[in-house]
Amino acid sequence: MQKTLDKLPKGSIMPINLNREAQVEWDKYLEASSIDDQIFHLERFLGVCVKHKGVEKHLAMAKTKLKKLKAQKAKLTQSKKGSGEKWLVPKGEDAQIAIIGNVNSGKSSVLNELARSDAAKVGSYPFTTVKPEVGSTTAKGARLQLVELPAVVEGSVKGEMSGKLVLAGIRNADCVLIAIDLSEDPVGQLQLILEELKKGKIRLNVTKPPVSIEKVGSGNIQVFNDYFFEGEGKDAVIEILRGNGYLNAIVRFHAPVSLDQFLDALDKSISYLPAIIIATKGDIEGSRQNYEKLLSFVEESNLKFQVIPTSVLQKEGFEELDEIIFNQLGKIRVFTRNAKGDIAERPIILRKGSTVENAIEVLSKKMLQYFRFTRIWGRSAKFDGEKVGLDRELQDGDVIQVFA
Ligand SMILES: Nc1nc2c(ncn2[C@@H]2O[C@H](COP(=O)(O)OP(=O)(O)OP(=O)(O)O)[C@@H](O)[C@H]2O)c(=O)[nH]1
Ligand SMILES: [Mg+2]
Repeated sequence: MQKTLDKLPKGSIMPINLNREAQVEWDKYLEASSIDDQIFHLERFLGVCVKHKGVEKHLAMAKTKLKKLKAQKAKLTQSKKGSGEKWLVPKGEDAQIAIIGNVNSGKSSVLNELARSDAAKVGSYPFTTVKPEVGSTTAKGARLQLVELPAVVEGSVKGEMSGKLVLAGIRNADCVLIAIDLSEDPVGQLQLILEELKKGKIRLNVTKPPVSIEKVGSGNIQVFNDYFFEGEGKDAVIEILRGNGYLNAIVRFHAPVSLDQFLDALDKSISYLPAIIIATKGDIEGSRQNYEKLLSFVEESNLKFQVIPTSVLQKEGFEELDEIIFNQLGKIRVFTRNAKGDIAERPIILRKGSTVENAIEVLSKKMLQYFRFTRIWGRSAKFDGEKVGLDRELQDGDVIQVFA
């Protein structure tokens, strides 16, 4: 009890008329034992609390507490890190999301809006952010770590404005948000970013080429399947592989590919990442035309980016963004249910296509040995509480109860 009271800011008044969601988050904050969990629930509390006169004081206190906790956390992280600067933010959540863009494109503003915070410095001058800024948010239970990286500029790939570190930061992420400023030429901005990233061996929203190349001990180069890149045959494949130092290899084409894709398949250091474009400053005059220009360019160039128009000033475009980002990750959330019927608040995060077996592996490998069956609720269940085996494929939002 004393511990709980210690968490209340001095002079705090217990809120009496909070909305239900806010009360739940507040209670969880009081119960939380780690700084991370306290920050997490306080942020959630501030995000869901319905504002009215009766809670104003309490909200202000919660904000102050949150600031203090964040400062405490920053100090702790700093002392753990030592004096050396760390550019690669260690992955501490279910997925890491990089926020990138040209200078002044609104990256910090997007980070703050998503993290429901004002921790990242926003400035009308260029290069306000010179080191990664970190925040976090949740998408129906999945925790997303947000990392704003300093601007991508012409020459990033050559190291301009810490460009090499920026590119390494992008490669470290699971998903990329590209902030495109709608008050400026949107196509030029996107082209510059894609160009630098391409040279930096990062491909966005491009699936890995469907070619497997396996080096073997002997047998020359063997090419299977009838799919070769446009207009070329087996000989060209063998020639390119020889030119790249392959003597003996087995090559399998799982679908037709272009020459560029084939060359990408040879390079194991290329990163393939999902990405979304966040079109920023949608409140500024002329932004509508620029938004349409951007959409046409994306469509005509067959770039497969979802474009989300936003305005920080008008608080538009952010309501569903957490969920849109999660969907782009190619992952699913699976919740466990205990013997009492309580459903865990934090889901297990699995790759799309995972089965009950994959979920149990994450929970406890030992459980697999003693597995009897699982009951399942949600989209993969034919009916609520269906009894299934290890090979049932799971879908986002499923609930499982494992009997072992
Ligand atoms: N009108 C309007 N201005 C915005 C919006 N979002 C950001 N800005 C302004 O754009 C400028 C740059 O915003 P930041 O969020 O600092 O941009 P950034 O990309 O992080 O900038 P650097 O870190 O310097 O590269 C600031 O003056 C913001 O106030 C928006 O939605 N509408
Ligand atoms: Mg910034």
